Amino acid sequence: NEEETWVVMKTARAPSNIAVIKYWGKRDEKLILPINSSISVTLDPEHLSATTTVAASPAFEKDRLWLNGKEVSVEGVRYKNCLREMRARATDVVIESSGKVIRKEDWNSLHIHIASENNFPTAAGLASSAAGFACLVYALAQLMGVQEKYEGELTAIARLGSGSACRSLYGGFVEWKMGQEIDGTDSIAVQLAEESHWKDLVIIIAVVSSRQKETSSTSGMQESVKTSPLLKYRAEEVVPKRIVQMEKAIKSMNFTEFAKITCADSNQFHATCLDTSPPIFYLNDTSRKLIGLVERWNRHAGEPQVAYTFDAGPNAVMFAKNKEVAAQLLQRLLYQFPPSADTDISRYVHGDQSI
Ligand code: 2P0
Repeated sequence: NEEETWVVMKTARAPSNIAVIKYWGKRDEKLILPINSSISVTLDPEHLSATTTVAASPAFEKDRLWLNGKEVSVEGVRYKNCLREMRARATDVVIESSGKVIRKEDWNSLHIHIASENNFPTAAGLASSAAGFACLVYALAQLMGVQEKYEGELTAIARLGSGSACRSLYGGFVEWKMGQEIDGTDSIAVQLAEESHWKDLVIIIAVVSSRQKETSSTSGMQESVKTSPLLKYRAEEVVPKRIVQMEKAIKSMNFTEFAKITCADSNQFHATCLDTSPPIFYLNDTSRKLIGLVERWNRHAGEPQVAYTFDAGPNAVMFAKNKEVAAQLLQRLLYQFPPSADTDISRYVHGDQSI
């Protein structure tokens, strides 16, 4: 039966993003609504991204999911929510090669197969869920012919997969606005500036450890919301001001301001982790050495040359003011942390960015 044999598929790629004003804590666990807005920089997809293929066929008996080649359950509430919201927005789609029309209502009964791969270690604090869910939602939108009814609608669906994923649907500098609505429709990401906006800025990522982190972000932030008085103060009193300052620093490409706020926000985020009961430790000795290196350098220089930020793991993301500073930074890193004799450095250095 020819009707039963067709398959339609789409592939998309989405990069990871690194927050310079951190998201930590939800006001609604189901809808993934944050207690504060956040701002991030979307990375170059060449180095840190997810690639996802989604396929639909009447021959598929159920929705299935493969992550990095291994089948995992698609029964998790986050996948189910994303798939449900995308199916609800599906439209009539014509398969170009055959002219077959998949009708809007067919999407409710068609099962989807999803295969996603990261080109970097999962769950090491390099925002793999962000790239993954952004990519899934974008690929499904292509497959199902979904058009946004309002700007940012797809980011609100990616948010249901993982909060930080909403920021990965845009390149460049992105703000996730916390929103006010109870249904989360205004908790969306907006682009503050395009990827080409700040050409001098160079991002260097120092992978301190590619091991899975001990405390997941999801449970870590739940504990912080429950137990950290500092987090409440941060969300209400500190972040709203920083969002305004950071937006200004990015738009005017003011590296001094950008660096000061980025470092301060990373440090306050890790302070709220320490203020959680029981305390959460994401940084290790190497992370702290990297902080010391940058702080000393900036103090000697008289104004910031490099900024650092750490997510829910020990890996450092550093921003160099320009290419010359980036070259010096790499030199200093290699001096302070000499690679062992059997390390092939060329594996870690890719053009402007280094992993
Ligand atoms: C961020 N992080 O803004 C912050 C900084 C980690 C530290 O977003 O529960 O994986 O899926 O919404 O998005 C990590 O949290 O958590 C995160 P869920 P998510 O990038």
